[in-house]
Amino acid sequence: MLEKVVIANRGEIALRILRACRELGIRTVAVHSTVDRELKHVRLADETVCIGPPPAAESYLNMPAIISAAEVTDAVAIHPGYGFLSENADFAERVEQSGFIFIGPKPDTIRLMGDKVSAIRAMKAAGVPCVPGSDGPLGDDNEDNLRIAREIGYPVIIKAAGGGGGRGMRVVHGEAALLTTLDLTRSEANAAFGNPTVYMEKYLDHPRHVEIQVLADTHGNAIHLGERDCSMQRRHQKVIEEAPAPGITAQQRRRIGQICVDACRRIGYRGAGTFEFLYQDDEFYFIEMNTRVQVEHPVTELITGVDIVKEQLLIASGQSLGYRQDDIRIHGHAIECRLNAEDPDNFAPSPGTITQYHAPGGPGIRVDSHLYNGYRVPPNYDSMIGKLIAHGENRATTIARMRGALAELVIEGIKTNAPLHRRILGDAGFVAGGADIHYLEKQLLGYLEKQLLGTR
Ligand code: MV4
Repeated sequence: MLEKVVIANRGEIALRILRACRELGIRTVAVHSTVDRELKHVRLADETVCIGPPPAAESYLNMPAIISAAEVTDAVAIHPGYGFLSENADFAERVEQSGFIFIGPKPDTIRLMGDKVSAIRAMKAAGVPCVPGSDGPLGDDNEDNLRIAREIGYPVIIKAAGGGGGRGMRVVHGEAALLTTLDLTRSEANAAFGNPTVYMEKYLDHPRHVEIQVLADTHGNAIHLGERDCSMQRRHQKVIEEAPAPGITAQQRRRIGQICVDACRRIGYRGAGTFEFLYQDDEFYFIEMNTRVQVEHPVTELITGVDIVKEQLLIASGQSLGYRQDDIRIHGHAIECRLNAEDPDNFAPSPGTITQYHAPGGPGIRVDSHLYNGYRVPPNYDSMIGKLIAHGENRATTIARMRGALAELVIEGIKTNAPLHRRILGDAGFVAGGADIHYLEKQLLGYLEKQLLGTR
């Protein structure tokens, strides 16, 4: 087993990783910025190293500082969590070159999936269904590009190879706008990602976001843990996630899950990963792969009983997966509400001191949060302050438990999006299940802009 792990993250996921390490008898090193000395996991860690000032660029994104922390503490591995350096192939490479274990896939796999064109090409070759599209980068020939769009059929979407997660994409509704939009997306992509490469796909106008969780060890074993539905989102930020996805049958799950598992074996995938699909009119279309543990991993943990972070640590230590596919069963339903320190009316960040905190509890309630009375939410990072996760025998019970948890929850001193969650959990469209990716913005938030994608 790994003897000592550096937790290269902050907040709730750092605490989550610390708890998994503690359970496995792994010693922990918390690296933190100067504003994060009072974080809960920093207080609980075996050792702590301050790695820089509050701006993430000088602390949680500071590769030499993090690797030095591993060196001075004699750690053997680095867990990057999500965000920050978690999907940075150069970081993973530098960690390994310095003699440490990067808890995640091989650097080359991260690089392959970081470029969306190469990710789609690899997945298509591995038999994963993709969105009809340009099958590679678009060239400079206008006639070629007009022909490709005509063959796909309008509307089409132009996406940046260096983008992902909703950045660097534009919808084109007809031939008249294609070439100018292509140019615009290209120059924006070059400015934002230093890469002008763009590709084209058929634009799906009412998909759901359904993703498959996988685990793969270094001995050729891979399994899937079913799917999550992450369609409840605003401006590409997930608000509520659930598992299983409403309406997906056991047969659909088995089929798409097996396709993902086969693809993992084919590309030599290692660790935890997520295949992101758009799901529309009963079909799955691969769009991206995430090579990290995700914020929403707890809903999968609750319905499968598999501790995903523990499995990441075991895989990194060279152990074989503790489960075969036949061991995995789906038990009931789980829903996660992301709690953000933000004004529920205008979504503006709301940092400050927590003057009162009462976490909900009871059957089927899990709270993944680093909050405590007196904790000060700094203004320097993402506004997520925790996650409320409910589990029950079915979706109706789970919704009832989540409503109870939201009613019990007390967070004072800052504004939070808890009122928004209370509204959603009472909304008929959400309760019915299966809402698409536009539902929250259109139905609940009165999204008025004519364009659903593009300039932000
Ligand atoms: C799409 C799409 C429709 N058609 N691709 C946005 C995030 C990035 N991961 C891919 N995204 C989309 N790609 C095709 N061919 C619609 C979106 C999209 C979206 C996807 C998932 C979750 C939320 C979304 C919100 C707006 C647009």
